[in-house]
Amino acid sequence: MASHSDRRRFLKRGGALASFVIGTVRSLRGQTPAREAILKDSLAYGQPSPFDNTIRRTLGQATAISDTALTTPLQDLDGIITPSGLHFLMDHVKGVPDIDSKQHRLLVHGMVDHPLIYTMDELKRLPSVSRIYFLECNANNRPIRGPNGESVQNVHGRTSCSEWTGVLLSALLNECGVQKEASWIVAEGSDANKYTMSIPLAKAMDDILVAYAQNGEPVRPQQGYPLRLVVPGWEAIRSVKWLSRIKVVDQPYMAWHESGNNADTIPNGKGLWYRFEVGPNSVITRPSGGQRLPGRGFYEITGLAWTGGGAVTKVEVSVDGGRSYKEAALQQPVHRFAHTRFRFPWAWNGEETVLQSRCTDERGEVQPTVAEAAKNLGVPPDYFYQADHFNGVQPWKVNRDGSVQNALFL
Ligand SMILES: Nc1nc2c(c(=O)[nH]1)N[C@H]1C(S)=C(S)[C@@H](COP(=O)(O)O)O[C@H]1N2
Ligand SMILES: [Mo]
Repeated sequence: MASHSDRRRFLKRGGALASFVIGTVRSLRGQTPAREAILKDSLAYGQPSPFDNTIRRTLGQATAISDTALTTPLQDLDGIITPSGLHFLMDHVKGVPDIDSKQHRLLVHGMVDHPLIYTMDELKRLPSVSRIYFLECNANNRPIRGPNGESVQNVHGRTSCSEWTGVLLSALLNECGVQKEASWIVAEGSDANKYTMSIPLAKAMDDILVAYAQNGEPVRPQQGYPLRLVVPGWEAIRSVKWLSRIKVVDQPYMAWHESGNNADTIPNGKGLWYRFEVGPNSVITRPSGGQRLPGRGFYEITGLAWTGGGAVTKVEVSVDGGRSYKEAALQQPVHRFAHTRFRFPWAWNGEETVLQSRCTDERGEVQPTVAEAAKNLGVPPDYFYQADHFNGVQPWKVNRDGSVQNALFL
């Protein structure tokens, strides 16, 4: 039997609900028709509290003048899922195409026995899978000097994590019958400039998703509506949005968009060709650059870790600038190729210090510091100011007044 206090709590909650409904009905009355339409619409598709309207993507630094870039406000988010409206955005050149899903088609052809054209309805009749995967731009985590380098959103906000639903690409390829000489696929989007990427067939047959849903609803237009590739653990440049064509081939095509991304030249002349996997990475999202601790005492240090190597197995946090590390708690379950939330209790004594985190993945690979990354590559640390594919440790300095700043190149 419910106790007295349970019942009271129930009555209170019932009362709160009733006044919410009455308040809503009242707020719809006495409005102009236009305002009433807006209010009704915001009820039909819920909106965040107006008190939280500061949680927004901000325009990031585009890699080229023609790119559009929006970054995820990692400092404002909890758990591991990025709300769809806050997913980062990277568009090369031509912007988001307007696609009617009823008209959309996916063509699978090339070195296959039976080329096929799929409508969206046909794809949705096939066995579906849902998986939680991060997408990270190869240009994320770029140490930026000056005010733009001061927040985790600006430096690391080109990574997001969603539950993606769709069909396995292997199911489509098997239906079409891949010929035995084939070794690559070329995936094409229907943006105006036909964004195109080459992907090894082995990965395509392994775990790539052809996704039509993101966090339970259709993929957002900016993320590739109605259909996108999701290539788990690999740099997001391969996850072709607005997917309309897959050609099975026997060599990489080095298409226009991939040539720039694959042919990095580094000062010592070594080229980095066809890099795919994201290295082990992590960042403390709170406290982070631009925030201010109100005073000494207890704080939970929290952040995200991720890796193209599969599962994150360990995150260590240092509260003394890397001199010593202790293991953080990982939010369970840990999903492979997904953001992994870590949490670490900390008491600030009011002194200046540096906070940083370090990720280890299931292959035993450890996230390097900028000095270690520079040594591994044989380049000066400054190289990482403009480099892609950076996964170095991110230090945040806590000053005596509680202000937090990017300490990577202080
Ligand atoms: N068709 C198409 N696919 C694309 C791109 C694009 O410009 N066009 N940008 C790529 C890049 S560089 C990245 S980082 C990811 C970004 O995905 P998002 O915008 O959904 O975050 O999509 C990739 N897929
Ligand atoms: Mo990207």
